[in-house]
Amino acid sequence: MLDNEFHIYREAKATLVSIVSPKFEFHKDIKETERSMSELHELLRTLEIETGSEHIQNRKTVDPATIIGSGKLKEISEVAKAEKSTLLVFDCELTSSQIRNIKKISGLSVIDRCHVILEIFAKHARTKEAKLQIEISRLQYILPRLSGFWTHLGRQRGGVGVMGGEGEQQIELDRRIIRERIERFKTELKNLVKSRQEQSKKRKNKAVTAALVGYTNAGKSSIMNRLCRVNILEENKLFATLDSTYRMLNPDTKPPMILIDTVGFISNLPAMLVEGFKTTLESAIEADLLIIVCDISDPHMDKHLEVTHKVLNDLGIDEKDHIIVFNKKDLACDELRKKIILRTHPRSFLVSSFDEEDIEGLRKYVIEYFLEQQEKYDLFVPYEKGEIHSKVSSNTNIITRSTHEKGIYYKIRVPGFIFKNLGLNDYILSPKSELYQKLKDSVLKE
Ligand SMILES: Nc1nc2c(ncn2[C@@H]2O[C@H](COP(=O)(O)OP(=O)(O)OP(=O)(O)O)[C@@H](O)[C@H]2O)c(=O)[nH]1
Ligand SMILES: [Mg+2]
Repeated sequence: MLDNEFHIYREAKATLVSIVSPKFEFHKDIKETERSMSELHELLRTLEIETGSEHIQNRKTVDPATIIGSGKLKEISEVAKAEKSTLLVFDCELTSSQIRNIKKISGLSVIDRCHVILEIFAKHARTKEAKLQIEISRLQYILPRLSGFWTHLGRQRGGVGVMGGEGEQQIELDRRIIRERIERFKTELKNLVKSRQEQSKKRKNKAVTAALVGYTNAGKSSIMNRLCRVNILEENKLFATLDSTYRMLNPDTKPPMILIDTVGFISNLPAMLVEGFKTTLESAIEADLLIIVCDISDPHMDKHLEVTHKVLNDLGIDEKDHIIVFNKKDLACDELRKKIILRTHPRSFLVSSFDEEDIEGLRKYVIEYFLEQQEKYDLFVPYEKGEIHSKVSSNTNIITRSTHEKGIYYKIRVPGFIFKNLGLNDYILSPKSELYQKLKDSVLKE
């Protein structure tokens, strides 16, 4: 039913519309409106939709029927038609009646920012979980706007320009089908999430994790690829990554270190998508360390960081241990600005994901960070305990190893919870023992 009508035609050309009004969230001043507008431009570019002119109206209040005044709307429609646009894209959320009213006055197809983002998400979703999440969000978006879409559908379905009884009936039927679909997808999603959570629980006791989070297009996947020497889709597109991807950062350390790449954030993200993506971002919630990635070359870097912190706050993880990686240093040329930014953000790094040395430095830092979190233990294992020796060497990080008359002394680093599971308590070297005293001035000092 709605699938075809909902998707934006690729060959469409779009004219962009926005507003500055003190009464309107995210559009309170011209700077914010322009920033958001250039982002909308990028979103449409990601969808490969050609854009025409941009129009911003300054208003004290928002017109409840058409957002901007109807006079201005007519004016914009003329420009749009003259430049051969078939689509008006509003950089804000539109209600069903607003879509209907704007369509009627302009004679053009009308969509909002939310619709554009949903379309990108739908296009980029790869895993079954991401696909289901998008589909649910998309249907939830369509549901209250059905009548808005219907005038357009009506025409397609046989020229019913004005909605009559047939239209109402059709809408009611569509509503029912959509509600049923949402319920079915939600159940499917619940099962998928459950099995992923079980997997991540298993991983929890076997690995430590760092999650790359941050604004869309900041370079998270690029950093992940270079750090883990793998190949995850990295593109100059918004929301290239939609599902969490796990990769081994360092298989040599015990436990192994895993890096997680996550979906990017964006300002003014539709509420239903924030909700939908909470489950995808669960991997960030569970991570031991957050690596916030930020594009230092973007003039709106501060806004990107603000949005990132807000999303982390919404997820309840803004207090989690984190570092900030300022990426794309090759594109930012103001040296003084770079220095100031690094100084104002503690535990921050300046990198280019294309620079091998930078990536190596970051890699070492993250590995050392995890090792530093681990407990240190002094062990003495008699030679005859072969199984214990192999437990130590395959499950812990050995800092020092020295052989003695009756066995081997190990200084190891390992997370407390793993040490407990290994059953090595009996081999802890007591500070009162003769060997401990002998080693005190040499190896133990480290
Ligand atoms: N010049 C430059 N470009 C970079 C750098 N790092 C990444 N890029 C480019 O930035 C674009 C986005 O990179 P991604 O790694 O896909 O960004 P992302 O944060 O994963 O984006 P989403 O998945 O959309 O959230 C790609 O075209 C990369 O090639 C860098 O250090 N310098
Ligand atoms: Mg990505």
